[in-house]
Amino acid sequence: MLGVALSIGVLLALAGRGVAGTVPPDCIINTQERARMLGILRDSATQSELPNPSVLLALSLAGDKSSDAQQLLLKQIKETAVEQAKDMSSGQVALYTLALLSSCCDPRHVEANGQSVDLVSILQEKTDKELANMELVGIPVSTLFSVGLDAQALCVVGAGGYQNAAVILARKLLSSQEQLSVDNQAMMALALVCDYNRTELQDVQNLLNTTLSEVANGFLNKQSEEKGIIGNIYSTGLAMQLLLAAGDFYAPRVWDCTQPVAAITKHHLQQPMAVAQALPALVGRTYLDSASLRCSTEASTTTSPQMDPTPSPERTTREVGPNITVTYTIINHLRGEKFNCNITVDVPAGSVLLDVLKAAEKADPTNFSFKTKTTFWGPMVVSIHGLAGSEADRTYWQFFSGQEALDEGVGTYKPHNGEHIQAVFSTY
Ligand code: B12
Repeated sequence: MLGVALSIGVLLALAGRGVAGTVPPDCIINTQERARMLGILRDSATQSELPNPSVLLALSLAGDKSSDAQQLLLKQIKETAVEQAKDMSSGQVALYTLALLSSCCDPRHVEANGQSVDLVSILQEKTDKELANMELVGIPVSTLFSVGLDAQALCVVGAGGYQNAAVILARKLLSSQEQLSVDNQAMMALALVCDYNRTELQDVQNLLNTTLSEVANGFLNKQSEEKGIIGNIYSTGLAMQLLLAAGDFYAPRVWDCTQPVAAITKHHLQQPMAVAQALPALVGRTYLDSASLRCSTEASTTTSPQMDPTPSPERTTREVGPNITVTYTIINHLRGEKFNCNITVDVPAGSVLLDVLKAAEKADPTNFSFKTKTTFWGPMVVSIHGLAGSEADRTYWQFFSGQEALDEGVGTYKPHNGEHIQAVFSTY
């Protein structure tokens, strides 16, 4: 088991870019903020009903391998893998693969409760379907973000035959860079860095080189235009992973990594999923380092003091105060019978948007009934007024404040007094 991780580690180190040891100290988050973020992840590991592979991956990459929380989560991840991997999306299987690798477990042979599963062959099967769809209709079965994760995981474990994944992702990046979110670009491009280091085909290298240079320079431009933010606060950590791994592709240009580190530190991310995606880059690591971590038991304890997690004010207290008034509109001009309904509700100041939706539903259930599903990012609104989004149809309920799309979900976004929230049935 260890042998697999170690031999992959040697391969990556030989090909290596973005190794944590080479990161300037200014690019590493300060000890206090690191401890706060680890506290949120450990808390989430012990409290979540469904084990979150992104949290395990972040804990392991941040060197928190021996904490009780990490060990508990690892056990749950193995149990869930043997029971459910076949029914997961490709991106989830990829995250499980990276999480297990970073925890020094062989994803080809996961054992729990007397059962075993080969995650890599499941991932290969699912990735083949994603790539076939991309070749056929230009979009994956699930999301480009997931296909980026798939290609990273397959490359990092050394599964053969996945150079075409990199080529397909590179072409997509070159043809639609402007339309792709920073999150998508970062995850797709990270896979290309891994493949670039493994391919000997000159024309593939040229394609990957051009693409990586485009993406990385695009990120550097965004960072300088937006004072350290690349995309938004939630995509900045993922973009940093790419900039850490792809240094050769923007050289001789210099990356001032202190800017995004300062921006993320200042924001004090609270959501476990946001912390899990940001933390790896803030300790100088990328998902591509998953197979190259030291796997001895003593490796991590010295760098990760066990801290009592600092309770997040958002999760423990609710600001009390006067009521605020919020106008809420739901619009469907896309499918079936069109509708446009409006309501104004009062909710206590400090309420999240979900409370507004509940108040609207209570006041007028015929028009404003809605359903949510639980995800690692919190509740996602899947249906309003009886109209449900669909993965097959690529439709969803998109939320706006005025004309501006929200960059948080209903479980965390806090509207202000007089705000006009719109939910618009849209395509993606
Ligand atoms: C693809 C994607 C979507 C797709 C999901 C399509 C699908 N069925 O697969 C669509 C377009 C539907 C979508 C919608 C939204 N998204 Co989105 N999405 C992403 C993206 C780029 C990749 C997710 C993914 O594939 N992960 C990989 C798979 C393997 O993991 P997963 O756990 O199975 O992923 C699922 C969840 O992430 C969920 N999901 C996706 N987005 C969101 C957003 C929220 C708030 C919730 C609760 C769940 C959720 O759908 C994924 C697929 O099932 C992420 C980027 C990121 N950094 O994670 C943003 C991201 C998660 N989304 C974000 C946002 C803000 C939204 C919206 C609120 C935007 C809006 N203004 O309406 C809406 C959700 C509204 C609602 N109805 O509740 C933010 C969340 C930030 C935060 N702090 O909450 C992210 C981080 C992007 C960003 N950098 O701002 N999204």
